[in-house]
Amino acid sequence: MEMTLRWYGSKFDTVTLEQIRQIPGVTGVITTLYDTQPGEVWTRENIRALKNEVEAAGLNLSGIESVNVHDAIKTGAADRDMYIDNYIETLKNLGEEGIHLVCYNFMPVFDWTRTELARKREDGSTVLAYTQDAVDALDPEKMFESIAGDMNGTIMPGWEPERMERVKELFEMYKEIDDEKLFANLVYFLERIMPVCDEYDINMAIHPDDPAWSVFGLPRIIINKDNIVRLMKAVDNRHNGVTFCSGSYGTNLKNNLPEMIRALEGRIHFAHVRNLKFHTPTNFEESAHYSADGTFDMYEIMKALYETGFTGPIRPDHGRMIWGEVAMPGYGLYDRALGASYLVGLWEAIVKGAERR
Ligand SMILES: [Mn+2]
Repeated sequence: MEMTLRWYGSKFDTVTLEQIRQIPGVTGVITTLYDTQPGEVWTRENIRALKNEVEAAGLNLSGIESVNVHDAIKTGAADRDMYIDNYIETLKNLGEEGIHLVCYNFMPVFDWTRTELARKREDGSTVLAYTQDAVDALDPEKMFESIAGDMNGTIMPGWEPERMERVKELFEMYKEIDDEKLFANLVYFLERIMPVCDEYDINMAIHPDDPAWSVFGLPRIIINKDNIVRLMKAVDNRHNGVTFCSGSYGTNLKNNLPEMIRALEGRIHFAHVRNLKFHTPTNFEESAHYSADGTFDMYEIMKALYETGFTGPIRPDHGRMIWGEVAMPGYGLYDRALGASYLVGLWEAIVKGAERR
């Protein structure tokens, strides 16, 4: 296991590489070329510059989150092969620069969905939160406007203003797409990129849909054990793998997180570990990482990762906004640093406990 933090690049992030390096146990970052558009080829020069910057700060570039998948690929549009070729070119360039982990998602129209970006908790901290009632009351085209005011002037991944201007058009593109068609398009994409992943030993790690159910009538497929295991079998190649995000799979309380980790043994290449606090099954908020602050048993999640021989990067996921920090919601320094330290502590205890038995 390598502890990492997500970093959006010096142009976009309020957190510096120097600060990240000072978090005990964190040795790498998960980053991206944040100003590229889905479908664009990432150049070797840009990848190398990013890697050099991270390494000059004494950190590893441990993986990419994300290389976004163009909607033409997700919808199986006539021009999808061109976009797949571009994706393959990007993977090749990443491989040439020694990068072996790529997180991506296959969510239609909206990336992750939250209805509040700054719900105030009793202790004065603020967190991202979700209520199904708020989503049901909302016109999907107004979704972006409804949360944009709480982004602290940042651009949030998957919610780029230029993308949200096209939201009507995007809904139109997905009109005929149901779960089975989306699944088939995902398999088509994976089958075509596996040769380049084999050649460069690139682990593709699909991020689950968040929340793990359909929103606004759009299809959602990466939501539970059956579906993700089905995908692993459909393209049975180790390079077709998983980002295990406890906070996303965990949105559905029917998902047994440690059991899912065990079912995916050998195919989890990257983990986002965070906690949620549920008020009702469809009203939850992103709590501190600490087990007792939320609903999940973080020890059992980390233990399942350890016992299945997980060796990839872990990152704490969204943190609370605390101590007056102003940053991209979920991506401040302080609470993610606390989360990283907590997870590193759990891991140390699990490793030593196992070694001494
Ligand atoms: Mn995640």
